Amino acid sequence: MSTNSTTAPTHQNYIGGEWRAASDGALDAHHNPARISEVTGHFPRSTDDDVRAAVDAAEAAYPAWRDLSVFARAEYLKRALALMSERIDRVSQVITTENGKTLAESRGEIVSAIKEMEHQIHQGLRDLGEIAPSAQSGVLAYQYRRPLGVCAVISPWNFPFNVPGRKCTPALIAGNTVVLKPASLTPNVGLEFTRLFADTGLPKGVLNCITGSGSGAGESLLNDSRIKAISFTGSTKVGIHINQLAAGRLVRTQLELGGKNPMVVLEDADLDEAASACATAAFACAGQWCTSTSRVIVAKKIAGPFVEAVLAKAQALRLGNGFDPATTMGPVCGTQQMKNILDFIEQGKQEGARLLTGGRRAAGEGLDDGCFIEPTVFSEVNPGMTITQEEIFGPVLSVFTADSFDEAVNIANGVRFGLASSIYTKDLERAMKFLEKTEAGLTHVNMMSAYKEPQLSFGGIKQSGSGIPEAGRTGIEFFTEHKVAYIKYRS
Ligand code: TAP
Repeated sequence: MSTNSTTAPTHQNYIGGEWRAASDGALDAHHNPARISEVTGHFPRSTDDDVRAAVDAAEAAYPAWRDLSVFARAEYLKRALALMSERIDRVSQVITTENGKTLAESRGEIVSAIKEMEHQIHQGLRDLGEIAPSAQSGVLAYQYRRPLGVCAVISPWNFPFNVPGRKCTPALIAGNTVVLKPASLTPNVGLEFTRLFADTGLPKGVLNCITGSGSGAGESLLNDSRIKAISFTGSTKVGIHINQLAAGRLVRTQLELGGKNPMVVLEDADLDEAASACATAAFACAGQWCTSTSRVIVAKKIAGPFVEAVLAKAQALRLGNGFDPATTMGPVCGTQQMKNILDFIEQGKQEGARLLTGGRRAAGEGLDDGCFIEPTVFSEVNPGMTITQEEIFGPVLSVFTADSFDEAVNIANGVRFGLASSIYTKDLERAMKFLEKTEAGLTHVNMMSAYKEPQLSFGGIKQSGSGIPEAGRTGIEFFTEHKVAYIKYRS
């Protein structure tokens, strides 16, 4: 998979059913986060012309795709799912090469994408309208959903396969055509995702994929007046910018944004279970899940043994290349991401938080050339600190203690984000109270913050999300508009 700059493969965009270089031939090199001196590939730095060509292709393909029966559209998508299962080894290697997560995590990402996509296909086959009784006799009244046209999907690098899967599938099954722009840190995953559809014989132009920077190709795509919907997953900062840009044209947006997810552990919790869930949700994928637990708020009485158990699990993690089966935590995704996380850690120390473990770039055999950060735990963190308020998006956990349930809930809610939250307790009444009070789109009781199932919607509140959430029944809702019909068939 990996090689040096001169021998690394050159990749192409997928536009209108053809693999094409950027119109001016410009390329960007991608580096392996586990060995940054190694170039994994060269990718088109798409120009405005390339973006226009992708939207042209999607626009031209739209009428025929829309007019196919939903069953015919589903057949293409089911074939793409079958190819995903066949190619799971190869595609998980591409994810690990570009993102750094372990091969097991990459496989898990594909397996979960397949489940989510299956669900969206079934949803598309059964959930497109309803007949309502009319107030008048001889009138048939009904409403149904119809597609929008050309949709843009802008995806992040942390779940570079799963996110396109759960966005493109509802868009396509509903009859839209799509231009996908993957993150610059994971361009080949976006192209491999697209290839799975291309290899089903999907009609030309139905799904297009262009690589390049967000501020260049991404922004150019969103500024094309033919784009009817923007599904964006990424940081809150970019999400707000995209919302402003879309508002000027009344283009609908689905924004899945950052998180600062709390876990509350009450004194009656099963300590082992809570500590395991906390360590997994904080450090899996090197803390780069949008639903990672980054703040744990523990009842003072049990804070000592709970923190000890979490520290033991953090220190037992084995850092290394995601291709090594012994590795339990891979690198973070790229040098800029590593710098951002180390800067936050430094700021935490300067603002007075106490470092309990980690806090440095990891060194040693197999690590020196990679973006490895030690699993990090801070205590004595207070609500005003930068590490409390900002999404670090790395393997960094902050521990708070609380004297009461109400204090724990206040700390949990004291940030601008509201993606996921969890509570560990055996007290049903307090669990239910937490569900009422916690400000998060997804809440878990005695389960970690990253758990989700495809049949339910997925999205945050506050500054973690806006627009109709993805997945579940709302996945297709975002990519369709309502049409209401009244037909008088008898006078
Ligand atoms: P961002 O930097 O926001 O980038 C996300 C995507 O937007 C990338 O494809 C990026 O391209 C593109 N982009 C950047 N600026 C753009 C612009 N001006 N116009 C159009 N596109 C633009 O986020 P990221 O670092 O890739 O992802 C991490 C973030 O995603 C975290 O905040 C995480 O919490 C969030 N996330 C949220 C969820 C949910 S469901 N809430 C799920 C996964 C991730 P480039 O890569 O070329 O910059």
